[in-house]
Amino acid sequence: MTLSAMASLWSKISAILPPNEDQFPLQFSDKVESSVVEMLKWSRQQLYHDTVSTSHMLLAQIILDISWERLNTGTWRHVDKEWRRVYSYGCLFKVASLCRNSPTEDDILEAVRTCDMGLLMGAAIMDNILQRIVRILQNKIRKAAKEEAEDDHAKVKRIKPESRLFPVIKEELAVPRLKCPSLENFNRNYLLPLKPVILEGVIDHWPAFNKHFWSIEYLRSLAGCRTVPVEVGSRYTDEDWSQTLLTVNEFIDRYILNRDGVKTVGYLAQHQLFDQIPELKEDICFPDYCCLGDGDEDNITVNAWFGPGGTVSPLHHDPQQNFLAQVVGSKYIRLYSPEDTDKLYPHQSQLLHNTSQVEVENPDTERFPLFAEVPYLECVLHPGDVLFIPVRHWHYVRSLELSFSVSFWWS
Ligand SMILES: O=C(O)CCC(=O)C(=O)O
Repeated sequence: MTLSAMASLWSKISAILPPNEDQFPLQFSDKVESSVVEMLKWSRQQLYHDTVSTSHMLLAQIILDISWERLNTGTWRHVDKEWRRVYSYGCLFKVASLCRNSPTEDDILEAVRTCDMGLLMGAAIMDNILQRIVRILQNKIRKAAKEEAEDDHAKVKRIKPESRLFPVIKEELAVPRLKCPSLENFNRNYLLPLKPVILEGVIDHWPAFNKHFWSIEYLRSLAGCRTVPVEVGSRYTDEDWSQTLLTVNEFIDRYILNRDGVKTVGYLAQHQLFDQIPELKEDICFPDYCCLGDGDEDNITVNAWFGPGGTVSPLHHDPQQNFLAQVVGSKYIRLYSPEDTDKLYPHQSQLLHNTSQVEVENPDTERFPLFAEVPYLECVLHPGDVLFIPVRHWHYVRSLELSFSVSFWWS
């Protein structure tokens, strides 16, 4: 990147900062010690007065270290939002210090990572300034990412084709399918009696199928350098299952393209992806049928599920209605009624009480003898299908190939 490009980067970032120190908000409750507030004020002062100073970075890092410790003390639920705001300010000051004086490409990548950490762990500050800055940074590096994506095009072609051995679904067990039912029909026959159904033809207009066909290359170009939480392990009930932070590029390279040496399965399954990368949200729309619920769109939780073939979500249930929309690849899904909960052997612990102990496709019949007699429905969900999973219905999901789905939890 040229020097003038770097200089324009800082001018774009400073254009969205408040014009002067007095207008830069720094209000905290007394939960935050005055010594920390002093450090924040000092950082703010440096931002507007010192152009070259190595102490910028040092101070930002101290703010980050102190708030990080608070973020990691006790349970996440009990972390005070004020400390999450302090963390976001630390990220903002670090980003400013990285981008201010002739940043290298590595500095810019580090700035993107820092924004993502703030977006994931911090709380929104200054009209979500980290989100606005990350957009500017991404536009700068998008060109490089595009070239990389073109390179990877060749790689994608080299991915070993996953065997497409789809389970055969017996007709009497198949989830019924309906093409674009009216709201009234869906409400009367499926929503009110809480019956699963696959809706066809209701998301074909999504830009994800037309304008920006979701592919590995597209994800790389849109969000390759973004840091996101990833689940590692074939199922969340396994002992070696864990969560980690990776860039989207690292996730794709490690868990999708070069899987030869990688035994574990990685799953990018998360609630925040669409908030973190709003451009991705522009490629999808809320299914119209959500209007039959009580809440408005702000109350709908949109989740992303992106992973290679073989990723399994163990049999579990959720406290809301769900539309699981399949965008890329196919998934095998089994559904059990909440009436049969006792025969599905939920875990005893509070944390996993919504999850069955049974491995659905390989059940231990001695430990779980009643499981075999429980009736179920099943299906293979293909791109364009939307599965209605009624509230508290048990569902088991295995991706049959590289897959990207979006679920909408609504009430
Ligand atoms: O697709 C998956 O692996 C799981 C989906 C799921 O459990 C959900 O949407 O609630």
